[in-house]
Amino acid sequence: MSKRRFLITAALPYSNGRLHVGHIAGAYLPADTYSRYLRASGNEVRFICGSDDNGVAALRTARQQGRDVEELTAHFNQSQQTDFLGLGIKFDIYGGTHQPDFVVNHEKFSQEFFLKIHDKGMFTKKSGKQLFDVQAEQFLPDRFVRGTCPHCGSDKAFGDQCEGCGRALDQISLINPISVLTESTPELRETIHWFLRLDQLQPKLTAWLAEKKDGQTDGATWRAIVINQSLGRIEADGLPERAMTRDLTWGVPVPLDDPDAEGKSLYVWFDAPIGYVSFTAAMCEKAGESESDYERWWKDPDCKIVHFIGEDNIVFHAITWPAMILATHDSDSIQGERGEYQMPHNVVSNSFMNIKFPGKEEEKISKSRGNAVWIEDFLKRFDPDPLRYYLTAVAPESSRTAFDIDDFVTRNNGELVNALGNFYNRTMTFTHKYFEGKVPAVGDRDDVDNAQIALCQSSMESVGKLLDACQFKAAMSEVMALARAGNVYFDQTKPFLSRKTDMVACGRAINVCLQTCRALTTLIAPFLPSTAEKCAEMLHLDDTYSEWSFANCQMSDGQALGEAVILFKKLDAAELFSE
Ligand code: B3M
Ligand code: ZN
Repeated sequence: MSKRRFLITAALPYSNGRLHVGHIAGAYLPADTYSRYLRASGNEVRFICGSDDNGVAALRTARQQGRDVEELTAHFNQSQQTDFLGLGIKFDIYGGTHQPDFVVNHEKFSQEFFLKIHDKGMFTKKSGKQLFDVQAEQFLPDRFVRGTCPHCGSDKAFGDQCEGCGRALDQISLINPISVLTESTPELRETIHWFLRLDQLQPKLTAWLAEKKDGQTDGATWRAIVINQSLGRIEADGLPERAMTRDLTWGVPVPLDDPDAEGKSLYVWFDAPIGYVSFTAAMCEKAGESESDYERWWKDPDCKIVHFIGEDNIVFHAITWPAMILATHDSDSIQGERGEYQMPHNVVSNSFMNIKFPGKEEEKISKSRGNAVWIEDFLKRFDPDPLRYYLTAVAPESSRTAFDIDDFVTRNNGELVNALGNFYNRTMTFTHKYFEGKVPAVGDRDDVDNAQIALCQSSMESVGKLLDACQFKAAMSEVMALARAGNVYFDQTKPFLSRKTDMVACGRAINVCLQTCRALTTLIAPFLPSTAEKCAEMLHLDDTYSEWSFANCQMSDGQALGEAVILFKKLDAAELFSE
């Protein structure tokens, strides 16, 4: 595939709590693996993320914890950065929609975006009824209202979305609404908001989504879960206009010189996706470029924009955000002409990840129940790559899966330690013990040798194709298959026997094993970056080792190797949870 430019985003985590394995599996790890692979394949890539500070989520937590919302969001912005770094998830910038270094820029971009849409007449200013908490003397933002879903009857419905059926809701449609501020029953009052004319954008949006349905569009394979949920939602409920302002002061002020806009902010799901753009501009500025250089990432058809999200964000990334982009277009082009915001090249969504503790039933991960494996706690005791491996191997790419502690331990021990780690270790140990730590002569390879070398080449191609298609689970499995084939080759060619009788044959076999380790080091790099670094050091590879096209560079006869290191430790479930 020719070299291209990609802007990769991962959903901005709300800055109101710690990160757990479900968050990482949902969006951040696949996005990092994909970004690393694209860079390794010679593409120009920027990987953007940051905290989602505005709106109700942080306000609500700050209220519950008696904390100042600025302090709370700054704390969790920092804690998220520490966790991501510890996992080797490396962004080109980590911003924050209300963080001191980003808030001014973010408000500017968000207000410009709003005014562009407003000046094109794509908002309706209208009075509507909203729930008002008389005791708290304030209008209730969506997440401050809970009730029964009018569609599915679930009592896990909030003002903006039902967590039962996933539908986007209008808070006044809730049955028996309750204010989470005071637990009282709110009353309906008039208030004025600006509604995005989603109804007018529906034909273009539906056409844009429909063309994604049949497989590849411009090289992107859209997952069924995204198309079915977004198109399905439009077909079921239509696309009614939706309020994009709120009676909240914690957010981006509505940029209109209109008394009705007094004390109102942009809806958090209006400004949050614009965070992807404002953080890109901040990144350009930090890199010494001009701020307007963000346009070569956001307003240039040659740059492919890929959003990584969890399932509950599909509606906002495949419907609302693209509709906002469409609403800014002056041209008739759905994708956007050069100089206009581009529509997403792909929206890659994972489903949810449950959790299963030893001896217990599988259950949903919930912050309130505290039944998660928190990243901060995990990294205090363990290396990141066994977690990266397992979360990729059981990723909820097309349906819900579970982080099963017992399975995590079994697969770490059986696959990382016994297959991948063992193959490197036996090859390296043998080379140091019988060949002075140098690559033995390649010799005259036979069919078995050539088949193993050919498998390295075909694995690089098949893993690359799967990664291009965002099939991370299948790609990881192919890499492990090559490691297992390496062990089979070692057992089949028996260098531990030939070393007594025929050192040329022994050297030939170890040479093939070392070439297999060389290929594996490139192939594991997007998935297990810190392990790949250790392998590169063992094999004395220079820093081009991660470049995909170099995966099958043969190590030359006599090349001196570094010390053998143990790549993975055996784990036991009890250790994972001992205090
Ligand atoms: N803050 C993540 C969530 O729903 C939400 C993503 C915003 S991405 C623009 O938890
Ligand atoms: Zn529902």
